[in-house]
Amino acid sequence: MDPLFPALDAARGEALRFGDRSLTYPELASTARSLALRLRDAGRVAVWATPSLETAVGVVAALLAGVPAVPLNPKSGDSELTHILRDSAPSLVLAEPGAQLPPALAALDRHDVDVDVRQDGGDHPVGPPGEPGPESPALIVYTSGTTGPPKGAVLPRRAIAATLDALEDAWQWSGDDVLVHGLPLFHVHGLILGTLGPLRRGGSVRHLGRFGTEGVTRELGSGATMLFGVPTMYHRIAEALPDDPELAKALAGARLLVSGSAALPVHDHERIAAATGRRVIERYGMTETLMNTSVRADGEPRAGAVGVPLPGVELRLVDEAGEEVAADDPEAVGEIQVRGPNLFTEYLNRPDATAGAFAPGGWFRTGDMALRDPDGYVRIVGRKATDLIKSGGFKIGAGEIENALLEHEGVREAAVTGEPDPDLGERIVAWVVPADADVPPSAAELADHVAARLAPHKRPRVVRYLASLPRNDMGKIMKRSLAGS
Ligand code: MCA
Ligand code: AMP
Repeated sequence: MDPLFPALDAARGEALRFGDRSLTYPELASTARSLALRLRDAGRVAVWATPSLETAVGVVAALLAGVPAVPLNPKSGDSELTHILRDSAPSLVLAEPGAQLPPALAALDRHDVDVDVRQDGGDHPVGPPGEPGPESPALIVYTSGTTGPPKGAVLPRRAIAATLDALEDAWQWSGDDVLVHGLPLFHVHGLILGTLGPLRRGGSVRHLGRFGTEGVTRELGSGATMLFGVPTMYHRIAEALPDDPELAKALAGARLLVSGSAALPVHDHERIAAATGRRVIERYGMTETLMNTSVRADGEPRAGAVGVPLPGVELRLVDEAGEEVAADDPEAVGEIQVRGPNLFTEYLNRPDATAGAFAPGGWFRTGDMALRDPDGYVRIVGRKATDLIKSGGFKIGAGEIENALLEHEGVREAAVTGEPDPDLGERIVAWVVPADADVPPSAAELADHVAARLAPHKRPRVVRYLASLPRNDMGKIMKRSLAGS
């Protein structure tokens, strides 16, 4: 297949910047190729995905070597890490020198990524010969389902190339663009769009390390042209704008402000537009499908809408009976199903789940419910599964949190729901029947318990104690009636 990073040899300017550390294209080519040569026979590699140059170089090196990379959330707790390592069976873990790795990784060979191995004069070492075919796996990204532990979505090189090239078209994304963001590097948004995206175009990315409005002001005020963020980040921007004229000026000067991973509330959209004269555009994607739709750079931004299907993506809305709803009926709600070169190949080791994810004809069932404006703009109005929660842009399964809570000795029964939150979109609520009603475990204790097993972003933000959970005649917990408890 054509190289994933055709600009690697041609571009000369800055490729990556994390804080005060950066790499030019010749430096990136040199360090990533040296590492790629050593990874050639590695099988699968895990990447301890801190927001760092080392993570970016490690992933690029794995892609150049043609070995699938498994990005790991460096805040993952024990059970989540153990599950991912058992499922994906990497041969080694790439990490930044000095990073403390948890005991769950002790059995793996550790390989420190050295970004200082450079050659002078832009004379790149020769990397491994050729790149593998378009269907070969590039990344395995773990994503939560309604029940059980996260599944590994196998993303082939073809999907990454297709989605980034579709966005090049939709956003007029070029090598002149300088992207700023503070997204984590173990998910599609921050890693594929936010890191591999600029590198495929020959442009650059400046990562904030940690999201903050000061960093956004600084970077957009000094040459950055695009901002990517989840709605929580735009909400925090909207909150800061009334007292921060420099932030408003910086946003006003950007070429493109893009939001994704969850719905951007209309209120935040309007507040940002009023303060900056600029409208945020939304795009809609999923770990399994990469990007499906977007408002185009040359299109009309519209609050509450995620734009039109990207080039190459077929999209339809399907009703309960499995019938496609009429494209010209603006009232007709249906499940979004998509088809195209942007799709994943399979869930690793889960043929059952893979088969269940597709409707006849190769259509991927997203589980998102939407309707369409008369001109084709897609509006997401909900989600089929109540057991999936989007909090801060992270997808979190109620089942995995319930299982973790049930491992706490002070918990007899547990149910988890999401409820609206102005900052996070949804916050995780745990409904708990304590083992001993006189000494229930505290909310902080349960939050720490979940954070240590799964990940901090999966911790319940609210705990509500009940004497029993509402159940139907079949014994199934009636989550909808919990909300009114
Ligand atoms: C708090 N902390 C704890 C605990 N309580 N740690 C351990 N145990 C506890 N009990 C720590 C947290 O780890 C964190 O540390 C800090 O306290 C604050 O936590 P929190 O309030 O949860 O985080 P936040 O600062 O409010 O985070 C908001 C955020 C974050 C920055 C917007 O939610 C975020 O990065 N979201 C991005 C999600 C994303 O990229 N999704 C894309 C999925 P510390 O501060 O040190 O971190 S891909 C996708 O959806 C598709 C493809 C798409 O369309 O994009
Ligand atoms: P993930 O599994 O973390 O990749 O999350 C994918 C899900 O995020 C999608 O199925 C949608 O529910 C949601 N999502 C992503 N982008 C948007 C958006 N712009 N508006 C609304 N929901 C979104």
